[in-house]
Amino acid sequence: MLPFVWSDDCLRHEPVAEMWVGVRTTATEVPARAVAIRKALAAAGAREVTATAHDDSALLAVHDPALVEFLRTAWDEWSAAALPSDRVVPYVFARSELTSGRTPATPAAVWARPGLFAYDTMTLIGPGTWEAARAAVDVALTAVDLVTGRERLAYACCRPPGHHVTRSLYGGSCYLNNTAIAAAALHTRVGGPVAVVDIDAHHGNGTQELFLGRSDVLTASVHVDPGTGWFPHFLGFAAENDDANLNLPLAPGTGDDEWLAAVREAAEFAAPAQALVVALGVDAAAGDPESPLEVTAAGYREAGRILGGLGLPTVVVQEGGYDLETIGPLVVETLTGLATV
Ligand code: SP5
Ligand code: ZN
Repeated sequence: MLPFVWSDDCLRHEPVAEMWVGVRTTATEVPARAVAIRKALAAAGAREVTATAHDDSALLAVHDPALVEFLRTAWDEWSAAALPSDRVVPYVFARSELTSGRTPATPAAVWARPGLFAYDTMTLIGPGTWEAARAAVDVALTAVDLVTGRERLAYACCRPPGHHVTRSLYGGSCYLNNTAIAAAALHTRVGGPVAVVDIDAHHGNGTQELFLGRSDVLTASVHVDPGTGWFPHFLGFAAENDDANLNLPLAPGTGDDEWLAAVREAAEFAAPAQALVVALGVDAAAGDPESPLEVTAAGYREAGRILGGLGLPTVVVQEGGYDLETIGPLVVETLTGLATV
């Protein structure tokens, strides 16, 4: 029976809204996503494992302590300042060119501080955001514990997602990079090369940047071509490929055949590794409100089979997927494929 790792605390983040092109739009990365996945997994007979607390060592192996401290304190500081917004929103950005690469000052104004760590205006912080993001790290690390123990496969029901976060910058509805933290922890435990295969509809830019130049952590990402106008816009191109990083950008409208060919290529790239992290976004599915890819449920099941066929110890970390009707079944399809082999 497939183990899936869960924490109630992952429900505590309620972004409510995203600031997009200057307007407040309704958030799609909502707690109901995780609830829907849990319901579908329970119905499919998976075994729920409650996440256990892990200290900050694996987290700090990946992220800048200053980002972690900011996220830990941002809501308390913001609410104490009695600002007119009910969520932490950046207003001015400490771009490195602004200070010619020198370290920017830590602003005295609470409302200027998010600009040290945020790279977009969509990823808001409120009460419970830190608790949920930190719980998602425990969920991912508990899945790593399972896979370095008796299990060949474990699923981490992480929320909020993480693959857009770099060492010190958060964005893309993500706060801490659960996938990268799992990969780094897995690498330490297995003592050999590990691979991340990211099949979320969006490029795993944070994970790519975190492992840049590291030949012992292979990163592959199958996603909608950012050059056609999709997030993360600035990254995710084939030109970024090297011996340890593979981007496979796909045209909007891409369906199962071409998407699965890319997943196969990513799997071949990951094959030399001794353990695998699958960054599972099901937002590439047709009907998802956040992406123009047209993958079917059968496509996700086949992607699971392809990745499971590598025969590696595998941690599956939840990333995106925003259609509340289909998110649960799509996760179950993928895990069923992964468990088939
Ligand atoms: C983890 C993940 O899938 N992150 C994807 C974030 C991409 N969000 C881009 C949103 C672009 C603007 N959306 C407008 C609709 C706002 N509700
Ligand atoms: Zn996504």
